[in-house]
Amino acid sequence: NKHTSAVLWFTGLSGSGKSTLAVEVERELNRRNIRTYILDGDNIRHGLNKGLGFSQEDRSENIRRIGEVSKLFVDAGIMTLTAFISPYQKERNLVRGLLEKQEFIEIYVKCSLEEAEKRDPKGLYKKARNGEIKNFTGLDAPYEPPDHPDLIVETDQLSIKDSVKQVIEFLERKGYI
Ligand code: GGZ
Repeated sequence: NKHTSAVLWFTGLSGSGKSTLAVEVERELNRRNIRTYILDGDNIRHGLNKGLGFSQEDRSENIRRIGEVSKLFVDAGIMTLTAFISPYQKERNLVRGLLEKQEFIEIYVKCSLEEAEKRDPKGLYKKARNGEIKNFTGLDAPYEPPDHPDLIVETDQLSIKDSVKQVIEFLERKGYI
């Protein structure tokens, strides 16, 4: 099962479905015997990036380091999936620049703020509305939608199954898998 390794860079609001999509796409890739690794808040913000918060500077440094780590995984031949808000186009471009052209796939996990806030799986929007959390993306911190994403997945319009299908079909169409 030959593949061209790359990073599937999922970007979108909190609650947009980045992690869910990464996990389900990973499952489908593994089914095809493709080795994968998911980088997300659980294994990065609690470890390598412990100590970074949510100011503009800290988010930029968070994404820069994740970009460098992604590069190592891709160099190791692994399909790498990242699930971070990554709100700034500038930092996403910086990561793109670290990798070979075909190695960075920017996937906009598009979901309206209304829908993301309605889902509120961790109750964070509620806390942000109460003022318990400051600088919350979409409320009092910015989210810059990708200028030229490689793929847009509208999770507020599609089922999870169809969202996964869009990503897999993209990878097939472009010859990654
Ligand atoms: C946004 C926050 C914040 C603030 C904590 N703003 O839905 P989650 O919980 O699991 O995902 C969010 C995660 C965002 O971390 P990232 O590393 O993806 O952000 S960035 O790319 O901007 O560096 C949310 C939680 O952390 N969280 N405080 N203020 N999300």
